[in-house]
Amino acid sequence: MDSSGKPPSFATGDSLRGVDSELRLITELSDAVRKNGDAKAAAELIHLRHKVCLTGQHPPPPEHWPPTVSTNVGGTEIPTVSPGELTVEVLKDAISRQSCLLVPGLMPERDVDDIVAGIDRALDAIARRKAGDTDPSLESWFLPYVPEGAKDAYAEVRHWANMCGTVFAADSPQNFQRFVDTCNSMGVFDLLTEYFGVRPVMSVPKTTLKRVTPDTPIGWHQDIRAYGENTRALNMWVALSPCGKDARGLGVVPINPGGPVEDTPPPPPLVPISDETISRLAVEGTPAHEPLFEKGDVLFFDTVLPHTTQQGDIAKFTKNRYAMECWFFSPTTLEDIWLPLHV
Ligand SMILES: O=C(O)CCC(=O)C(=O)O
Repeated sequence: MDSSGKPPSFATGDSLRGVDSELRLITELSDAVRKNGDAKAAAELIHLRHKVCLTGQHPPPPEHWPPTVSTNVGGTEIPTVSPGELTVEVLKDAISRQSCLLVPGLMPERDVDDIVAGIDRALDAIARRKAGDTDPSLESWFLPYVPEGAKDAYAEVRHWANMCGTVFAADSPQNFQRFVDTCNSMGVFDLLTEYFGVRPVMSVPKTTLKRVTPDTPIGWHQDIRAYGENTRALNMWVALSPCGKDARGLGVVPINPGGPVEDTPPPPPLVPISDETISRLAVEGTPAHEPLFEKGDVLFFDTVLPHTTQQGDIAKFTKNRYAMECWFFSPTTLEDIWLPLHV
């Protein structure tokens, strides 16, 4: 209770308690990054965002989960709405029935272009560092994030991801701030705060910038296998260039199976689903889809959606694809190993 006797409102990040100075500093440093691309401020922001999460000052999530707003049965096509039709009710409805919602053109073209340019700069910085370039200006675009006083638990994953053209957004401080600003101007944080019932957090290894080449590894999976059954999460996957035809897009089975579609969990970190299971889902009425995405198209999906980087013979794909994977989490349901970030 506050001094007025009212229970505290936990709807937004601003209502976190005990971290006022950190939250103020986040606002100030974000301004510095926006105004003059301050590289030190951008890097410090990532540390602060994680520090705020580690205080555990998170509001409790709603008791009832997952949110359900309709008893309609799901279809077999990917549910799709225009940006103007996107509301939290529409999102909850689509996720509860089919685990996904496609919103073509949700991310404005100018933001897409900025992020694509940022991905190229990040990958270029990685290549130059690897070649021995010690220019400090590269750190704006690639500076591996390791929490203060901790060991680099993601060194191997990062190495493997970078080899595949993927960068953790938090390892690219300028890109991270750019993306946070884009989410804010798109109204994504407000939408997802309503969706989760609490302000969501992001995660260091699960917010990634990608330049996917035709020879990238592929495999059907559900993220519930990685996070566990009690983690409340939603991915905002953004196509930053056209894909699905000349460049690998995504394969998805638009179904909400309510949990893992296979009984035996594979050993971590692998989270694959066999092709036989995908064929079974098709026979049962929900075939896989390989949508044609245009730049700025957003696919929201939850942890039980079976999905894969688009499969098919490498000869079919002649172009790279730019994209973002951005998982949002209900803070108290995410383990600290995922390095949560306050946004
Ligand atoms: O971008 C891709 O190809 C894979 C995306 C994915 O697996 C995810 O966002 O969870």
